[in-house]
Amino acid sequence: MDIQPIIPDDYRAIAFFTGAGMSAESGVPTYRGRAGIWAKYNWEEVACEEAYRRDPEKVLEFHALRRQELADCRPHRGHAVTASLEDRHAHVSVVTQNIDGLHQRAGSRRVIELHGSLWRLRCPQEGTIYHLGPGDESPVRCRCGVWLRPDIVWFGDCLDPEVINRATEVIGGCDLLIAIGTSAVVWPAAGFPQLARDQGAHCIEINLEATEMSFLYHASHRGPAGEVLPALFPTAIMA
Ligand code: BV8
Repeated sequence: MDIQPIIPDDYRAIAFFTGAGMSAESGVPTYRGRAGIWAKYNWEEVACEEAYRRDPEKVLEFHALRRQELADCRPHRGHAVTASLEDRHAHVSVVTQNIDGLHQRAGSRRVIELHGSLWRLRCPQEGTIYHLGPGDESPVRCRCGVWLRPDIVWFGDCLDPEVINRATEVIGGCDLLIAIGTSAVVWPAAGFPQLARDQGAHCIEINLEATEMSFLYHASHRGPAGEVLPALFPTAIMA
């Protein structure tokens, strides 16, 4: 793999834009492809507002199962590189489509979750947020009595405008964008890398295969995130 190392200080602001492929080497299934989540489950039955209204218990059980599956998953070297860069460079951010919390578990603090988190439930009535950790018993009802809802942006849900603004600021203001492990098929998330390109950022893609948006990138590395990121930032996890 011929990878030109990056010197972080050559850039003013670095933005990582990640999808499910960023977590694949941690053992978290991606969404599409043979072993993908949507090949196993029908999202219309377990991961959308209609399903939640129809059978909240089934939806909550599905998400509790996904949390259990995540409990054995650990961040990999790619997550460690991204987190370590945040300690070495003033302007490093992560904009992720992932809901698995692995960036945060690796130590990244500036993480914008476009699609929410498996580790949060919210009361649709009061807006109260319930934070869960690995192994926590999942509450199903709020103190006010209504069914809790996974704090996740499902198909057909609008993204939080505040989250969109923060992601736009980070990606529109970076001069280095690194997009990792996303099939670039889900909108509006898929549109973010174009923002970086339009304002002149150097854009790099890390993916096992090309996507419909690969034309956007100045460099594409066809390899796993856990190997490419340490090669791109060899000094990031020397310590
Ligand atoms: C919206 C939540 C306004 C978590 C997700 C009809 C009705 C309603 C909406 C629509 C509609 N038609 C179109 C839309 C818009 C829709 C959309 O984009 N649909 C697509 C399918 C066409 N978008 C929405 O609904 C969004 N909201 O538009 O609101 C609105 C409202 C009403 C009506 C119209 C508009 C909300 C979208 C958010 C959905 N939530 N996840 C959960 O449920 O689990 S989507 C889910 O898939 C992820 O969050 C992620 O964002 C998305 C894409 O997945 P990826 O992360 O890219 O992962 P994927 O498996 O696809 O690919 C993995 C990649 O990694 C591959 O390329 C692979 O090669 C690579 N890879 C694998 N291993 C590695 C690797 N790379 C590197 N290293 C490795 N080791």
